[in-house]
Amino acid sequence: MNRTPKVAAVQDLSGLGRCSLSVILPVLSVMGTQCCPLPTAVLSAHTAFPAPEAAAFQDLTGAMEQTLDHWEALHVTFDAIYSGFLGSLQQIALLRRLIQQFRQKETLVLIDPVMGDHGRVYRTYTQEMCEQTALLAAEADLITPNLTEAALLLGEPFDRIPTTQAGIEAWLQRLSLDGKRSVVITGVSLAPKTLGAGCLDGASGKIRFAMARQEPGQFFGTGDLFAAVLLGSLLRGEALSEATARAVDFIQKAVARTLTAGTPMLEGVQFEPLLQELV
Ligand code: PXL
Repeated sequence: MNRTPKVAAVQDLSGLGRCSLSVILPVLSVMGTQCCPLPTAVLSAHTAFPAPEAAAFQDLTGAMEQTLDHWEALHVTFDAIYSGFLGSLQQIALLRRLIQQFRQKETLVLIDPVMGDHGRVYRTYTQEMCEQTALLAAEADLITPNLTEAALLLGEPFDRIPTTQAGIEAWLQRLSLDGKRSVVITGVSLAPKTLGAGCLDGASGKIRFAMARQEPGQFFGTGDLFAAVLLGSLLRGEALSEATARAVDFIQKAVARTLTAGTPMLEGVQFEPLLQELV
């Protein structure tokens, strides 16, 4: 029998809004992967919800450090290390420690350089955090920025975000650091009414695009959902282009379903009834 792949998922747990661990855990589980959460923080809701002054934000940096000590003592190994939204500079530094200590030859390090979307940086991400996120991403085997995050990683202004295939290909090349890492850029549209992702496989240098019908709505947490489906597919042995196509297709279906249901954008997408498609 095959061993279940183990993923160390360094992510927050947000009560409302279907993002980070509340999305990643179910997706990785149905895809046959053991998700080992290393929670960064517990929030009442993701940071885009209104009334931030009333929000709970329990920082777990201390527990993260202790978890790494414990995991080290247990000599645990992981098939993948996966991080997303991080709460502080200290947490980014801990991620680097995790990678240094637990990365083995076969470990897939996926850094989703969560920093912003739609030409805006998330409220909690300072300039220094963005700089450190870029340094962290330099250690990854695979990164999954959206176009806003791709611009931040490359130090390009948001008004230089490419809109043509050749432009996206050039950014994929630059982000791959000469093939040192694979890259998937999400939120790419190359023709009217289409939306998807472009990927560059670091091993082969091949670039592929996966497109789906663009749904007339944008929802929180779709970046986390995308990266989780992508990772689950890769750990099943699928090629990067195949995994990218699966993730694009899944997000389009989940968004379409949510639009039909008419639930609020802040609450994320209704992926739950679609989980069985990932089995
Ligand atoms: O989906 C990214 C994300 C994850 N976690 C928290 C967030 C966000 C985006 O806003 O606020 C807490």
